[in-house]
Amino acid sequence: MSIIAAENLRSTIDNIVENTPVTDIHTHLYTPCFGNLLLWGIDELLTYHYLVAETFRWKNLSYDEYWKMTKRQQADLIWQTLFIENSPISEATRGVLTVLDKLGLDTSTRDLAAYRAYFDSMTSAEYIDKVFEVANVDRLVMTNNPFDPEERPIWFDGYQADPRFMAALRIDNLLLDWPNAHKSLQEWGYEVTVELNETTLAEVRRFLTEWLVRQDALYMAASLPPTFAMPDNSPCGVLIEQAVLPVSRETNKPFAMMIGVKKLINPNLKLAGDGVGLSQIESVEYLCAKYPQNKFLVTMLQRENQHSLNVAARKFRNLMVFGCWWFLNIPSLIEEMTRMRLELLGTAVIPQHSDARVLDQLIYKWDHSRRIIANVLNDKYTDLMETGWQITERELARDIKKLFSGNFFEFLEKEL
Ligand code: HDL
Ligand code: ZN
Repeated sequence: MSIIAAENLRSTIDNIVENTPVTDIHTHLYTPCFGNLLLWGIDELLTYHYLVAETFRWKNLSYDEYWKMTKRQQADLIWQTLFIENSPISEATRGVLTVLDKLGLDTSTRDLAAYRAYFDSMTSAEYIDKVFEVANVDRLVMTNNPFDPEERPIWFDGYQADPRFMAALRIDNLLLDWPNAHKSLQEWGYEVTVELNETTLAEVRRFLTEWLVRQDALYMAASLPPTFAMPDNSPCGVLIEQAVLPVSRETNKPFAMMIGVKKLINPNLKLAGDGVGLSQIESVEYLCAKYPQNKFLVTMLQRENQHSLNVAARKFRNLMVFGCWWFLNIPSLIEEMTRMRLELLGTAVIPQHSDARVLDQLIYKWDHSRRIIANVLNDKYTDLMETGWQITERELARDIKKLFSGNFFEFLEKEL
């Protein structure tokens, strides 16, 4: 492939970014065999918990009044409040309109009934194909929690693999609610006690290993509070060091830590009620340094944690930084974080994940992020070319493929 001329750089970047498929490494999406756990369509888009929180900023109705409404009534209220009575310029409201627009629907009509009719005309299987194509996502990773009473039985009866949907073993309950989690393990036939003695720890390792196999999971994951501190003699700390990390090493599967969420600072908002706090990078540094044979995927929720996380990634090749998570997934911070990461780590990062809870969101979350990543890449490669360095289309395509999928799979396969 040819050397890129400066005047063609932007168009070449846009073309490659647009046409390079993404592997979305963290979502809350499910294959259809999980039934109603797979959310899609306009009413699910409108009642996404980000929009619920934004609606309550305008409305004085009681939380109970809202939660008693039907899904359609909730969607009508959110549409009226955030799209009609106020302009939908927030990232989450804009995203709904990006989805409609990319699907070929006319947002200028503001015809919610017509949008509903469009979604009603499709089956979930048809729509999955459509969304993967429009979003140019070719694979995604689910969040699969063995402690979820709705999801768990399907893994024993009814699970149907789909190569586009890969699994991740989610273990928040185990790490953060051991008093209850150990009772579940007992019910499931694991010889555990609340005391974390060697028998119990061996049985927890068996539980993790069996679920990694059952799900064919790519990694283990947990969201952790800002107070997460290692080393720690709490059940969380002991379970991580003496159960999760040994299994992670034996299976060569990373442990993904998503750090900084303050659960339910407003419980009335349910899923929308979580907040963010400043976390300790020292906990990440401790684990990466003490366990060089373990691989850690890490994303942190507070903006102020980003620089130290990137510096830590410069020190530890077993640490892979990923995504602009949750409250960071807004254009101003995606831009800031991507720029900082490329300047500190080059292309050795996973710049984004969608965290999509509604299938349709793949369309907007990746459209919006691709635009920003392309802008930053254009600046960085312009700086590069101004030194006289020449770059070919093949090299640029190589770099962008690594950002969008290659770094993830290479990290999964890496043996340390
Ligand atoms: O814990 C997580 O995986 C978070 O992403 C939460 O699911 C959060 O509610 C979310 O949806 N963020 O986008
Ligand atoms: Zn998530």
